[in-house]
Amino acid sequence: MKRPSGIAASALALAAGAALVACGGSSEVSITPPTPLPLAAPTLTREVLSVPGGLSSPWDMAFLPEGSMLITERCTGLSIVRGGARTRLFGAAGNQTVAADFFCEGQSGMLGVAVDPDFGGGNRYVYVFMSSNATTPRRNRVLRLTLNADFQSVSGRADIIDDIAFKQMGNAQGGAGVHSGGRIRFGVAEGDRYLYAGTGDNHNGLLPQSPVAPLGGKVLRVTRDGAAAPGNNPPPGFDARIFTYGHRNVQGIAFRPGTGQPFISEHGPNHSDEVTPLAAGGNGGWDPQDRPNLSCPDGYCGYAGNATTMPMTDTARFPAAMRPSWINNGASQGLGPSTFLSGPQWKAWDGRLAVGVMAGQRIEILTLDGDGFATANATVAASNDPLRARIRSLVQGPDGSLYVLTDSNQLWRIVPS
Ligand SMILES: [Ca+2]
Repeated sequence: MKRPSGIAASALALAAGAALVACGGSSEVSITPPTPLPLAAPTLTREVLSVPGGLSSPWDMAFLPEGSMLITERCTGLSIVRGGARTRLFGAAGNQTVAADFFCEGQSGMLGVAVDPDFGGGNRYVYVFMSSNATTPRRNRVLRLTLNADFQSVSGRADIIDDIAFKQMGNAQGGAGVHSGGRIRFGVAEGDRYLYAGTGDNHNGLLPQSPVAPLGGKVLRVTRDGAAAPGNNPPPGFDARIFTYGHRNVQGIAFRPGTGQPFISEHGPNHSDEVTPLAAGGNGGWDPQDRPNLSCPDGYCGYAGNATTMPMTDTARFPAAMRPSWINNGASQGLGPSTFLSGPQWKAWDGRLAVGVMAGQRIEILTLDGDGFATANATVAASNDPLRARIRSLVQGPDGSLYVLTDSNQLWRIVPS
């Protein structure tokens, strides 16, 4: 007999279920468990949310356990949106607390924001990634702040990482302040409640494979005090805070539901945006230092050559390099943020990885196999979508919806059903 499938199988399953009920659960009834129907993709409802005071170059957001949203703007600072009101907490002039050393330049400024896993337990810690001119040369830093009980102010600034690389001056490759990375996220697995920070290569050919500070082209993993987290496993001689290295410009950090494995998304140069599942101590294989047969202004080969001569993952130089799970084909479109979708409201997309594309102006939904390699992709906000925009931040909110910040200064909510 031909195996029933699709709707026919569903009808059979329903009929079998009905028979069970009608028989009052008799043990005489024997059925073969029906083959589950493949779940459909969710229907998406999109809306643009109003943020009091508007947004200017929003970069990242995070939710507090009680539902308030923290939001960063690159040149302004950290705000909280709570109960329909918005308060500017920390950063440039106009905030409750002005950080005298804060500045924005190029792609840098107030970038990532994260909430401590024990915030609700009472420590009230939040974290930001920002550029600081407190030192010469300038650096990117990760700060820990205490959100006061009034939710309207912060205190207790602690600079837990103060030696993340910052591009000091413009050159032939581009302006100052570019390729800073900037995403910060806490691990979700039991035993992995450490802070991950994505950093960038600053258009510096030596940084990604460099073992020491200033830290650039790395994923750092630290305690809430900024100490190296246990289990980072970098090669001998490497700064112990380094979780992975050999990256170009890490823009997204996400943790796979169930396993907690970290995945990153990062820009390619003129090719090969990558999504990569990380392993402690791993090398992402980006090595843009001067090499023969390429023209590399300022000692940076990042824009020279092509996917073969200047690969995002150079398995010739680094045979053990971590392999990307997905490569955005063609020219680089600027992979930005990423987050896993989680929960039955996402139907077939439950457990898939959402990756925001900036120049590409869309969200990719990646289906991953057990090893984290992409087997399929779907697209949200395609070229004919009125909400099409450069995607800057993706966070699943406490209501299970996907929140999106765009370079068009908008906050969207994408509600699945
Ligand atoms: Ca790579």
